[in-house]
Amino acid sequence: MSCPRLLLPLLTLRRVRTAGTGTLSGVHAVSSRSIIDMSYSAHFMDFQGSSIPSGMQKLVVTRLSPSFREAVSLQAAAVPTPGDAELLVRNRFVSSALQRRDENSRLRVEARSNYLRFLKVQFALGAIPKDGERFVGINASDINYSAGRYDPSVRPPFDAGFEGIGEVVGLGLSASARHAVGDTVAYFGSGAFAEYTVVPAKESVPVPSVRPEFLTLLVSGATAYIALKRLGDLAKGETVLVTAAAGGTGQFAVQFAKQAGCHVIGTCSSDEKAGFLKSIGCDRPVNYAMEDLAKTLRKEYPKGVDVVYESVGGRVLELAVNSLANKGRLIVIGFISGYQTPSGILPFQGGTLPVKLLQKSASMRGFFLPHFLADYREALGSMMQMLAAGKLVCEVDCGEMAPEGRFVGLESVFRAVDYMYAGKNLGKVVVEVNPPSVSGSKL
Ligand code: X1H
Repeated sequence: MSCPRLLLPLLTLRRVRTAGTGTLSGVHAVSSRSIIDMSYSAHFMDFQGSSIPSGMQKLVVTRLSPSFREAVSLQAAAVPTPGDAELLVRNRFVSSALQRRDENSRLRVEARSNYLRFLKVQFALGAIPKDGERFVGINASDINYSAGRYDPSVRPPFDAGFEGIGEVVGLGLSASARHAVGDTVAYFGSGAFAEYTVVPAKESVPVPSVRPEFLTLLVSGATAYIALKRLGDLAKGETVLVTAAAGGTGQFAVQFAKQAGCHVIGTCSSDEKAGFLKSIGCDRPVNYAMEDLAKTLRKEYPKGVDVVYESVGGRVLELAVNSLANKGRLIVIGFISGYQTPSGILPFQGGTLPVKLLQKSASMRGFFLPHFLADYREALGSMMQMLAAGKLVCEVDCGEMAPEGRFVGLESVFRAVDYMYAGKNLGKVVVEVNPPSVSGSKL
């Protein structure tokens, strides 16, 4: 992206202790890093004005459990030092500039859609949102990770969190060929629930600025884009059913299916979410708390639906299979209804599945993002363009409407996970990270 920027006066450089990631019990106060590594040619660290502290906080999986609160704890740790081809990223996300405190749901819908327009305009104008707030993204699969389902061979303790966006504050020598201190990058990989994360330079994605909207694209947007493109075989005029449509990834599936010229049905759990779905182009929002989805599908879509983007599992999955049209495609991108159970999955009455698929020449296809990395750059680039052109809404839920308010600080990741599992979120859940501020810091 840019050449190494040796703009840091060497006299102000304080070298970093090669600290590793081991925990330092009792590190709470922010102390400046001590000068022990004088080989400044090995790393570029932005100490000028930023005072990278020696200690930080991060979330660590300490025991395997599908209960996030049981599995994960907040710990003090040393700020890691990037290796030769790595970046030290300060997880830093700008927040929604609009505070939404009204209780009335109609007003909330209005506020949200005004907010969406505001974001579109703001992005189109290239405005930089207010600085100083930091966020990490929450995924339903954070608890699959903390239950040890991702990689059963990995033993705790290990770092939690999948995705982040932030500013490069330090980097290794070979990483400096393409990056510099001050660059903004997004990434997905483990260890994002931390104030600072080391990220391999080649796995980072440069972003124009640090905004929570970019964060929504990394996993949630990319999943919808690539799954529908690669597995959906969408044709104009087809009917697409999106479950959990107002959630982190559902919102994107709705918009991409609509852009492909399809008729989109979206399930959600409140009238406010139904209003949001309408605002992003969903033709038939179904608030399943108020109407029977099975009846609605039978009555209004007697020929069935051509494509299902399914993330709920259990009874919803069964209903979706039964609602497929001839040659229908059902894409399994998750099954959140089971994640909190010991096995991670609800029983599925699949005995007649082969018959159902055969009778309709239908298919069920699973999607797991890491298997589609070859499509990732194109997907991200394309979504960025749509966002810049005001053609993509990336709704972010920072917990303004949560009982205890906005998700601020890594400790509120626990609340944010509960909030998402209670089905309360509208859009992607993000948590504001609040690194201890250092006086005189510009970061
Ligand atoms: C190597 O392939 C995988 C795929 C999925 C390894 C682990 C998983 C996993 O833990 C996931 C997962 C990952 C991403 C996502 O978007 C959804 C899901 S669901 C899931 C899982 C849940 C319960 C289980 O018992 C097993 C896997």
